[in-house]
Order: sequence, then C-alpha cells, then structure tokens
Amino acid sequence: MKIAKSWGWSAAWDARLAEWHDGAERGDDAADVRVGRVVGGAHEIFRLAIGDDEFCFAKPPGKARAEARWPAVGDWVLFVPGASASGESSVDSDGTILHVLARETSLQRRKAGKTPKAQVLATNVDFVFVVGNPNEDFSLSRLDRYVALAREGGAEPVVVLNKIDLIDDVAAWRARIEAHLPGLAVVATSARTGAGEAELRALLAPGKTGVFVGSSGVGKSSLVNRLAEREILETQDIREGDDKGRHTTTARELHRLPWGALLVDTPGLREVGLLGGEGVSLHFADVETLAARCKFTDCRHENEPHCAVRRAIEAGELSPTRLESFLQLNAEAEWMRAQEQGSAESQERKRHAKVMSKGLRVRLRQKGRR
Ligand SMILES: Nc1nc2c(ncn2[C@@H]2O[C@H](COP(=O)(O)OP(=O)(O)OP(=O)(O)O)[C@@H](O)[C@H]2O)c(=O)[nH]1
Ligand SMILES: [Mg+2]
Ligand SMILES: [Zn+2]
Repeated sequence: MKIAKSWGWSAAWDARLAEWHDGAERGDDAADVRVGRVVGGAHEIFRLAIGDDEFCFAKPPGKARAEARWPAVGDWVLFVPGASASGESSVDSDGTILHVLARETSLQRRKAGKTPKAQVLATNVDFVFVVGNPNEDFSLSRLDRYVALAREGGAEPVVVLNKIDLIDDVAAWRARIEAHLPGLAVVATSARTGAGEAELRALLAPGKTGVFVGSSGVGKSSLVNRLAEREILETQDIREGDDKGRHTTTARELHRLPWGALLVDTPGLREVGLLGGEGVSLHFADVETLAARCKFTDCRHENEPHCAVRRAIEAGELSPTRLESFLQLNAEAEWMRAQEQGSAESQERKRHAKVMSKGLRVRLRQKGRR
C-alpha cells in the first residue's frame, strides 16, 4: 500500500492501519486502497496529499455524513483512486474515501447558530498555536477559550504573541500572559523581523503537526510563510474601520514545511464557542483543586467564609483574571452540556413519539378492519 509518509505518518498510524486491515467491515479490494492525508477542502470534495509533492481529490460517500465520519483537514484517510478514461485506476480523477483513521487529537469549536454544533477545525495536530497581538484587542479570556478547546481535543496549546516589533515592553506582556496562564509556553514572535522563529521551529520537529488559530489579522499566514521560507499564502493589511479588508485567509489548509513539519493555517474566527467536554476542567485544574477545598460545595468564591479560592488570590497564588475567566467559561461549558443533554433527550422523545404513533396507527388499522 502506498502511503504519503512525509506528511506526518508515524508508527502509531501503522498500528491504526493494521487495525483497519484486520477489521471485518471492509468489503473493498484492498489492492487498490491507498492512504492520504487531507490537506484541504471541506464540503464535498477533499484534497489529499499522497506523496511528497503529489496530490489528488477524493469524495466520501454521502452516508459518511449521516454517520458522522466526515473527513477534516489533518485526517489520514483510506481511499480508492478514481478511474481514468481507459478504466485504469488514476489519481487524476476523483477518488472515493473509504475510511477516516481514528483521530489522535482534534481541535473543535462550537459553531454559531440556533442549535449548537461542533465544527472540526483541524485533526491530528500536536500543537495549537494561539496567536494574538500585543494591543488593545488582546483578550486573556479569548486565549483561555482556545487553550481549553486545545486541551479538550488532546493537543498541546502554545501562546504566540506576534508583532512584537511594534512594542517596547515585551517582557511586561509576557509576564501578564504567564501570570494568567502559568505553565503554558509563550513564544514572542515577529513575522516581520523573524524574532521567535527559532523557538517555533524547535517545537515543530519533523513529522509534527501544528495549527495556527486566532483572530483575523494577527499574522497567522505571515508566520506560516516565514516558516515555509516562501510566500505560499496571501496576507493583507487590516483596513481600519472597513471590515472588507479582514479575513484574508478563507479556508483551512495543511502545508509541509521544508524540514518535514506540518502546519495548518486557518481563517480568523470571530467567535470561539466552547463545547461541553473536559476542556475547561483540564485548563483550570488548579482552580478546581482549590474550589474543592472551599467550605461550601456550592461556593461561588465571592464573599463566602473559608473560601480556598479567595485565600489563594489574597496570597498571590492565583491571578484574579484567571478566576474571572474560569467562572465565565465554566458557566458556558455547563450551559453547553445542558444543551447537549437536552438535545439527546428531545431526540429520545421524538424517537419514542414516532414508535408510539406507529403503534397507534397499527392499532387503528386493526380496529378499522374489524
Ligand atoms: N509589524 C508587523 N506586522 C505583521 C506581523 N505579522 C503580520 N503582520 C502584518 O499583519 C497583517 C495581517 O497579517 P496576516 O498574516 O494576513 O494575518 P492572518 O492572521 O493570516 O489574518 P486572516 O487570514 O484574515 O485570519 C499583514 O499586513 C501583515 O504584513 C508582525 O510580526 N509585525
Ligand atoms: Mg491568514
Ligand atoms: Zn470558594
């Protein structure tokens, strides 16, 4: 079987592939099956990397959507190349995606809309680089959202403070971020001067995959271009007071860097909705540990007596901005869990109603016959 190993394949994937081989669900002719990594596309047709510089297009069968097995950028997939005009297997025509190998990690957010839904931003990423700029738009709470989602999906979050060529007090900005996010790696960069580039390169070892996320205009594509050592992506100045200039990048894409690391560039997001998983608990494990020591189990950490959380803040062991962010994000994650629970229950009710009404129809029919 031909595999695009230079796109981040590792021994762990060999094991997953072997599992698929041993599985009984496969009815296809294994001889034609190939392995590729999804580097682009999102709706119906996906672009796959199938060799160092070899690509093809492939579609999943429609039923994959209903079964929630839809591919995303970063996935390793098994596919059968399409047939050429002469009927031979050919990567020049659209192939069919048979299977998405189980994800090692994934970065998802809640998509804006009436019914809350998860949107997969990238999969099989080792690092989530959360990019922000040292200016008035910088938000610690938005940073927490990305960090929580990265943790929830099993990836390692890294804070990237870009455009440091525009400020003098890099150390103060770094200290502010580190006080709020103790233990998290913070890399101060400039896509203009190349500052911090060596640190990013050191993290992105050959075969590792990273994804750049953050608001529009923070310099995600500029950093990818810098690391790729060529202008593979379009970048653009932000036009003040004119929204048209924003959102230069419009699609998520996986790129291979010259030394064999992989990087996903994403379009800037306006909203970073949380999901109902473990992300907030993982990110704020320190706060939750403290909260467990409060006298009251329903302590809101405001004015309650014997509040371990407030005591930690007074002792300078916990940053007040961190607590504030935790309370806000925790409430949102709980709301999301209630939504998920509610929709699961309403689906169960609907299913039940359907069964009931079917039973009723049958009884009425039987009655009519009598
Ligand atoms: N001074 C300075 N400007 C930068 C730096 N990085 C990026 N820029 C500029 O910021 C603007 C936006 O950069 P992009 O790379 O397009 O930003 P982006 O995050 O990819 O934006 P979207 O694709 O819209 O999400 C461009 O004009 C860049 O030249 C930096 O480190 N310093
Ligand atoms: Mg961009
Ligand atoms: Zn408390």
